[in-house]
Amino acid sequence: MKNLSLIQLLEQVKSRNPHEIEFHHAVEEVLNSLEPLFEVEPKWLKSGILERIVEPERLIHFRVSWVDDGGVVRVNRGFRVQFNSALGPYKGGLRFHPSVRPSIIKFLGFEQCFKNALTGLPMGGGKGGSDFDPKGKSDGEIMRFCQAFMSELYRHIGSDIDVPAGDMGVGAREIGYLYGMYKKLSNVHAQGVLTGKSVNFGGSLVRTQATGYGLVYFVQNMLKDKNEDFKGKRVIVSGSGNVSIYAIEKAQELGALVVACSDSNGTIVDENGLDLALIKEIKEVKRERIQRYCNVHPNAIYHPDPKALYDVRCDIALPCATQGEIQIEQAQSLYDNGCRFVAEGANMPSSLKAIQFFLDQGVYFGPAKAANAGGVATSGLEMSQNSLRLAWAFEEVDQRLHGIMDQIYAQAKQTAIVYKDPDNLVMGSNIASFKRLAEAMLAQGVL
Ligand code: NDP
Ligand code: 2IT
Repeated sequence: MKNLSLIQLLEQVKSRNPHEIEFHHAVEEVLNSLEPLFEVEPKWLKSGILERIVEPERLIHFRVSWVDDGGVVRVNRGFRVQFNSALGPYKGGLRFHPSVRPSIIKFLGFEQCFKNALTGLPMGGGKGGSDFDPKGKSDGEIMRFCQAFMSELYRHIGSDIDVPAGDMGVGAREIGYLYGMYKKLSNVHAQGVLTGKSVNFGGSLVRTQATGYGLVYFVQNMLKDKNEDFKGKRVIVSGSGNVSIYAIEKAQELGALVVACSDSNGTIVDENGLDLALIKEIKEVKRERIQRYCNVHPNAIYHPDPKALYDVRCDIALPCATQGEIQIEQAQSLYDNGCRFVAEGANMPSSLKAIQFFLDQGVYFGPAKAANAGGVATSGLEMSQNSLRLAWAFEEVDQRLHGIMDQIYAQAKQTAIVYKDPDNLVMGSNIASFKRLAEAMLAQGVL
């Protein structure tokens, strides 16, 4: 970065938010790629737009007390960041994971503002969660925790205020418990208050598949630009959760050979192509470790290291697990093993150095804000259906999702071309989303 005001702003963000390295990373990536915009259109540096955009409108931090199966009182921390409401009600997921702290919630909330802007739907940016660890908890414990969490959160959310959804550790089961408690406390069946609900009470078809399918639709666009497609491509996918499973499903449907995936304990490699029905049974139904895959398929290899995934030979890598999984070592290893396309299903899986490496080496790179926006876009479609009191068919939602992903790709690509770095989709998506968000903020005055 050369622009003095951008350098000063980044320093200010770092000193105001000490030790919050994930948040610093997210801000640095955006400021860095906005530089070419400010060179030609310095008007965007006015009205304190940038100073306001890096500061959340509100950060709520609360105690969550609950009782475990042994009768012991447990205390966790709950958070909700309401980052930016210029484009619509705050919108973004809830994460239950022991690593959750303000830096994680703020980086996710900051990214969400730009991601939601790219979808073209009327959604502001927010994010929340808890340091609660769902691993090893009984169903009763999960329910009591969700109820305790909602007993504070409910006063801060609403269909026209703030609409949470799932993220790591929060799927349809948790959203069901959260929704039930919201309904009981508010005495209102306001279905638009949460997305990712079961289809029985206002959920949308395709929401479960949306982030993974959307990611693959985005990569289809990347491949098409290089006159290629998924057929016969070797693909690796990190994680084996919601995003990973449906990315694998759609990639396989399009003819790819998906050879490896992982969980937080290790990596499985199956040269015959992954058995997705088995992965769904292990991870979605039984909630067990991915290592069990090898009990059924002894030909598959298990490495007790999640990072071993990035040493597997592939054409396309889809990081779909968590932040920071691709450091420069993993980026180098992917490149050395023939990988030419990387697209982020997870939020911020690649370090700034890894991203720069991909851009420098000509590895075509799809950044998270654009590539994984299918989940929140389909949440937006769930909100529309709730407002209409209608439920669209699977094919209709899927087609809309596909159309939104194509349009996100087109915006990122065209913007990258205008700012003279045509394969830099990081810059393209950051500039395109910033303009939409900043325009709305300018129109609404200084708030
Ligand atoms: P899930 O909780 O369903 O799954 C997370 C998966 O990642 C699990 O398989 C988990 O393994 C694995 N994992 C966690 N840490 C590591 C690690 N260090 N190395 C390898 N694997 C790891 O979460 P989601 O699929 O919903 O979310 C995954 C990512 O996608 C997150 O970054 C999230 O923010 C992002 N995202 C999610 C969206 C959604 O709609 N759900 C939308 C857009 C982005 P284990 O079982 O061992 O915990
Ligand atoms: O990171 C994300 O975009 C999500 N976890 C989905 C958020 C949503 O509101 O559906």
